[in-house]
Amino acid sequence: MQVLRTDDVIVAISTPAGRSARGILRLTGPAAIATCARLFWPADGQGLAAQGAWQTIPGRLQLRTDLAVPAVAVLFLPPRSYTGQPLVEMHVAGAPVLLEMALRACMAAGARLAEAGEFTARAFLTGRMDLLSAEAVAERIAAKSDAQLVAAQQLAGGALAERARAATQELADLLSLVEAGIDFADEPIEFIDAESLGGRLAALQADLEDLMARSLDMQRLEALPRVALAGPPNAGKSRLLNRLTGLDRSICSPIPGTTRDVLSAVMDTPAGQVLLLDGPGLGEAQNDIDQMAQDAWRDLLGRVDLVLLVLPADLLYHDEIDHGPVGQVVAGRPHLLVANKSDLLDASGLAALAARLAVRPAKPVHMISAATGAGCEALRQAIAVAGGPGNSGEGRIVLTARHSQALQAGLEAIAAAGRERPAELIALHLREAMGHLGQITGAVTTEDLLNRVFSKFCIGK
Ligand SMILES: Nc1nc2c(ncn2[C@@H]2O[C@H](COP(=O)(O)OP(=O)(O)OP(=O)(O)O)[C@@H](O)[C@H]2O)c(=O)[nH]1
Ligand SMILES: [Mg+2]
Repeated sequence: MQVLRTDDVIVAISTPAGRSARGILRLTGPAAIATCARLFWPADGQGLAAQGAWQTIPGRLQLRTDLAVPAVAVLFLPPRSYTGQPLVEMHVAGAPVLLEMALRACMAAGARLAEAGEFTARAFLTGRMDLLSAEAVAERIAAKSDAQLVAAQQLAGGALAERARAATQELADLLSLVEAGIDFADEPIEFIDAESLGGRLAALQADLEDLMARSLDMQRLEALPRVALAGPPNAGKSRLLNRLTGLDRSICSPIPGTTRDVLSAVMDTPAGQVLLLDGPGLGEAQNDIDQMAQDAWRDLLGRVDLVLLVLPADLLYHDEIDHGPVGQVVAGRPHLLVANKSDLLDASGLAALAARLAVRPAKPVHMISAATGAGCEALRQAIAVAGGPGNSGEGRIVLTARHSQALQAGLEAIAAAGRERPAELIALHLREAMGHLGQITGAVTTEDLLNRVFSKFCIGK
């Protein structure tokens, strides 16, 4: 990995592999324009270096001595370029062979093939971007769901960087006080007494612990939020799964106990996709296998993001919700109440049910019919609000695995500093903590750290 070099010119194809209307090559480095000037001929006959930046320059790209193709170049000049260095984009027809030839021509002109993430690494090394924003670029490209995209945006937003920087600053202040104490040990002045040092370390520790507690793991977002359909046998859970996903995934039948294994299907909501899970009806087990299936399902229900408690409207009594075997599963967990089979009730039946439910505290009951689809779109909206992807990240601070490791290590070092008496040892742990926290924003960098961060990128970014 050569990401720490910034003095040469690197090149990469920055459009995805395969055919497309246009393919783009990007070159960056101090001599990027001079390198391109060896193979790109502007149509106006002037040299490339004489062209204006941030505008399209039509011309021809020399692939071989005997072959030139129409192309368009765009020059970006520092500081307003992605990498903070001169950057050239060359747009050609998006044919893989042509792009390969163009890439080789650039290399023959003196450019080196860029490594994964090297463009963004340069943006970081030239001070154009901080490390967290650079990581956000990688996460944004890798995002598989809109939740991850939002999270990547938040990573770049700087909430984490701000907290990490404030903590590092406080550590630096404490360190200078402790070190002054060491330097002037013979003088009768005290720079910081043990009590206020202890207090400030404890406050710092509490602040970072709070940060950890409110943090949301980027990896966790990789999975879609899980929404489970729980309820007694025959409530219509399987038919509802089919209705909400538009698939014919789950077997439904009037025989209770139809579903045994847990099934899942992706469902769209206005806030993004969720994974809808269907499992066995909960209630008195008919036999051992039934019991095992229910136990496994209950276990899983404890770990999903949202439970839809599905009950048959025609048999619904409110104490079933609060005290039934199924009601207990959702106690204290995020859930929505769903009364299915509303089509089986006539107007007076519905009114009677509404009256029965009205004695319950505020939680609304979604009246739906998996058979006719009545109420299902409103339920989809409610799922988006209660358990949808947009919701899970709100007010949270996004961390990647690298950040939580650094935070954890920083916290341990701060705790160790709080336990020490000799000033030299306190200073040692404080410096260690600063090192860990500084890695979050990139204030402290090592080649190893940069390699880890930028190797996650794709080539061309
Ligand atoms: N009228 C009517 N019947 C429904 C509705 N939803 C489901 N049913 C019927 O109720 C019966 C049970 O439906 P399922 O979807 O298999 O019920 P389940 O909750 O998955 O049942 P288990 O897997 O046995 O726990 C089937 O005959 C369905 O066609 C509905 O909204 N209205
Ligand atoms: Mg079922």
